Amino acid sequence: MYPDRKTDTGVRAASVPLHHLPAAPALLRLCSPQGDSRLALWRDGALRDLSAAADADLHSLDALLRLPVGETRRLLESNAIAALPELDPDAFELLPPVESQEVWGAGVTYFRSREARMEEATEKDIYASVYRAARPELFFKGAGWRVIPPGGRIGIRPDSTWDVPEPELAVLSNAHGEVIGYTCGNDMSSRSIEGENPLYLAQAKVYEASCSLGPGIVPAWHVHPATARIDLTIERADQEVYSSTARVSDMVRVPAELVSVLYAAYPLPSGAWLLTGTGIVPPSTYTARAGDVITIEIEGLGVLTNIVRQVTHTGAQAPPHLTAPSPP
Ligand code: DO4
Ligand code: MG
Repeated sequence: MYPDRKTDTGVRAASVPLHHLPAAPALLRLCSPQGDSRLALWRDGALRDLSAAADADLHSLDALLRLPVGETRRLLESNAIAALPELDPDAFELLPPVESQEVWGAGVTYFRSREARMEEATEKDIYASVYRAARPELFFKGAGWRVIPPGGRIGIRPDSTWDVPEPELAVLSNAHGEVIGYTCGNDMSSRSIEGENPLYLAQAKVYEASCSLGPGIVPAWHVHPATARIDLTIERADQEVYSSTARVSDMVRVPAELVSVLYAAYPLPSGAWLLTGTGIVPPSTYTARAGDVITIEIEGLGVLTNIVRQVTHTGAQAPPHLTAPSPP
């Protein structure tokens, strides 16, 4: 159903990195050595194979997200789960916690993001006004199948000169627009492309390998990340080159309200992930380079690590042609 991710992820962990998983229960997507994917529940130190459940709604994220949240919770809390086969973490790799869900982003939801955009942008006022406007900034980040797994290689564009990871609380909602759970997200972005012209936002945000999610989905009934701490660490050649901390409570908007605006005029029958914006932007002296190790930890949600790589670019350009009508 999904393209083979092995070709573009190279360095992902050969086993499930248990030390990166949250203490709370979490839904994980796993890949077997034979290449088949399955859903598992991480609970009480064990991985339970949901693909062996009698109820087929537990076999995929797509099926679970079609149900109302109360039904999803009832299935995941059922006693039958403890009797499901236990999976060996060394025999599986972690996949990103997404199937056919779209990934969306919210922007300028923290003061630090507003400040950083105003620093880089030619059109500064739009960031100041969207920060305080009733309508939030929401943008399409990518299709679910493009998301890079934990341990996978996150991209920077060769036609960008200034790139940063954006560590963000990611919220998963179901077909009914109800919040189902949370994970850590990386909204990798080009500051130089967005800074040149805000209409280039899609190219600054949406390109190969620009998004990673994981390690797993912590159900909304197990965690309340309203004040959770978000930590970003960047290492280069085994040295820490940057680290910083923010709190979800620094956000000027409420994650569930951002989700409700996303669904307001846009049904999402498979649900969606929403990156809720960054409260951490490294200083202007930092730009991501191939080989940098990006680690994002959100309190209660586990740890997401990725290694930066440069993606390819065909060199294509589309300059304006002088024969087209020009303004008077
Ligand atoms: O306005 C551009 C995007 C901002 C963003 O991605 C963020 O604030 O996290
Ligand atoms: Mg962002």
